[in-house]
Amino acid sequence: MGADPDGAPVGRRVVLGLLGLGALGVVAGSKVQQGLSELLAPIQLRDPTGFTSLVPLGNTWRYYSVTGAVAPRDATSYALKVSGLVERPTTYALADLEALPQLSFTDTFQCVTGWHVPDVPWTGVRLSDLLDRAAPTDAAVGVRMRSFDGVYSVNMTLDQARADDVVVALAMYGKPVTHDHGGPVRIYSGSMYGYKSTKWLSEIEVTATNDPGYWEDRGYPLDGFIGE
Ligand SMILES: Nc1nc2c(c(=O)[nH]1)N[C@H]1C(S)=C(S)[C@@H](COP(=O)(O)O)O[C@H]1N2
Ligand SMILES: [Mo]
Repeated sequence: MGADPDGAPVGRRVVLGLLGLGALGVVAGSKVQQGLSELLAPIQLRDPTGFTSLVPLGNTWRYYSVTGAVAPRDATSYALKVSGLVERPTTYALADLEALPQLSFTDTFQCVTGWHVPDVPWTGVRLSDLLDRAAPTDAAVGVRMRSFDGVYSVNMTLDQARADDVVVALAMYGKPVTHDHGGPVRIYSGSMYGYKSTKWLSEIEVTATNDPGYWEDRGYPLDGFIGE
């Protein structure tokens, strides 16, 4: 632990400096905090100690990755597989997803650990559209959403995955989803806590059972509905 893939771990001096900046953010208000939060993104992704979570950020984004740094994918290297118990397994390129009907809505992003970000605009393809196109078989019960970080996954029941507010998100704030937010493609589920929204989405597998994923194996509820 401690060493990042590029070499140096986040040092004590950096962390102490950031704590000072965080205090400044509290005084200066949310504009500065948003800027700080973006500045911290690459450090948070490489900070396995969690020290940067001590910085008081207010209602701004944290940037989570259970695997540390993730190798980026772009329009040429990205692919999304829809697999498992379906009549029509399909692999989508980014352009294929962009060509499908898009749903846009604004919603509060809520992490189960307590932080939230109000009024986040999302645009994406409804997961139910992709499932309809794939045609789940009668044996289908669950949907597993995997990440190209190679580790993260999350399950929903087929019914939960078909809800109106579950999207395969291509844009946030009117721009392509950034790498730090799990781009080029991530899940967003409006009714559920953030851990149900797989970043760096690479596969949607329709399954016969609704199995626990990464955080559910570590104690988070299998039904991730906000407020339950
Ligand atoms: N691949 C992957 N997806 C993930 C996570 C992660 O660590 N890895 N963290 C989850 C959790 S707990 C939250 S709150 C959100 C955070 O999204 P953000 O990093 O865009 O703020 O991503 C979710 N999806
Ligand atoms: Mo979270």
